[in-house]
Amino acid sequence: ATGRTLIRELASHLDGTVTVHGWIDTLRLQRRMQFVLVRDHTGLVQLAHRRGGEGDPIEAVLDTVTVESAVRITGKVLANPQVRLGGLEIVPERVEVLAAAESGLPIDERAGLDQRLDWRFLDLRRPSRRLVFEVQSTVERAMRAVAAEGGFTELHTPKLMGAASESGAEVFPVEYFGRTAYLAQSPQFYKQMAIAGGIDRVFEIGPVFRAEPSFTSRHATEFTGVDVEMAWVDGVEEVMEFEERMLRRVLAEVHAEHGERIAELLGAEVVVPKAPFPRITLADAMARLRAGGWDPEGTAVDLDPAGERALAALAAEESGHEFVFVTEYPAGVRPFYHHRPPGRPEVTASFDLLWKGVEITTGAQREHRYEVLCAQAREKGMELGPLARYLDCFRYGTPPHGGFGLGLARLLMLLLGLPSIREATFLFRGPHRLEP
Ligand code: AMO
Repeated sequence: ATGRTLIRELASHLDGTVTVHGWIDTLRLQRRMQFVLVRDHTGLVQLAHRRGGEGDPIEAVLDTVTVESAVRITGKVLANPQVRLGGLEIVPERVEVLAAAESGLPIDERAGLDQRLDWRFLDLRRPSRRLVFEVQSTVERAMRAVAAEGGFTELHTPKLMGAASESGAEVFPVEYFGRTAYLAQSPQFYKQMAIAGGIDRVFEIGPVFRAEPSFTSRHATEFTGVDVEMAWVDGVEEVMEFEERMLRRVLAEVHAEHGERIAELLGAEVVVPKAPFPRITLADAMARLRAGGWDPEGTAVDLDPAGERALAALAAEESGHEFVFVTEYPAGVRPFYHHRPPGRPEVTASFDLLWKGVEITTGAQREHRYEVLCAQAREKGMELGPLARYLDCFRYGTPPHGGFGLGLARLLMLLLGLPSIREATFLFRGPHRLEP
């Protein structure tokens, strides 16, 4: 046979001759028989070779091949009820080592996370690690489908900027032809600019950079952001409803495509949430948590991680829901571009979405009136000069609009029950990790 047969398709080639491409997974070399497990991205199969003695080229190769070598095997597929892997095995007729692995792998099952990330490509050869990115692919596909149905246009905004896009402190400067550029902390300004440009609804899945010296399980210095912005909204509720629709679709598709393997390989259950998700104002949430014994340090104006977990527990108890929208954050803890509801300058028309007690999204209706926007920036002590290009977008008739930003790795971490976004990122970037 020429071509390539995937291991998961072997059952349909019973008694036929196939060629399998994969890696040596396990060697069990016995006195009479050589048993070798070969792995490709779809599964494992056993090779069974009876030693032929001197002059048997297959015997010689299998005696010397190392684990994780890349091989090509041609042989006959035979039923063998004693074999646990699908009740079949391959009797090899030809074994080629395409690239030998050095002996003594740098990581094994006991390796810690840092070692694993140092050798990420070897770590990814385990099916449970790769499943994360198969799921990520489904997540993005579902998001794009919902966005397309909702009339969204997908954009790619610049990641090199002349001024910081969110707060100034968390920005990476880059030497740029004799001046300083900054890596984008968010597509925030550009997605709003697109709205000003008459693109009715925009979304982007792209890199976001944060110079945060954080070492928590939920922070990276570079991550993939999912950003949404919608024109002509009546209020922030419309934005929240769109996010509900998107997440329900994402989880339904992940459940249908990967639910069983997620349970089997990662022990996590994918629950498709009902709409609407519960909603609570930040003030109500804090009052209820305080009454329940939550006691943050200092004069808290926002939820700390312990408060977020406690609120999730409360919402789960009352509504059986894993998600909760927290709304109406005080103006003091939100960016200047958040809209404030009429007559209530102390709060913003904004929300965070918590899932299983972790923030996965920040969103808001934006302030679309130039004068008000300038006043809110000034109130925050910001200089208008560096913001001029952004503020210009509001001088010529920009519709009311709102949107949100979602961290893809956080979503995956919570979806798959992973302990950290390091495991939900192909190649993690943190303060101490720029390699590989
Ligand atoms: P925010 O700063 O809350 O909002 O970011 C949006 C979402 O991005 C994720 N996130 C992170 N993920 C990994 N590592 C980090 N260091 C990190 N920081 C944030 C979180 C978060 O909810 N412009 C606004 C969004 C908007 O209003 O549209 C913004 O950037 O999941």
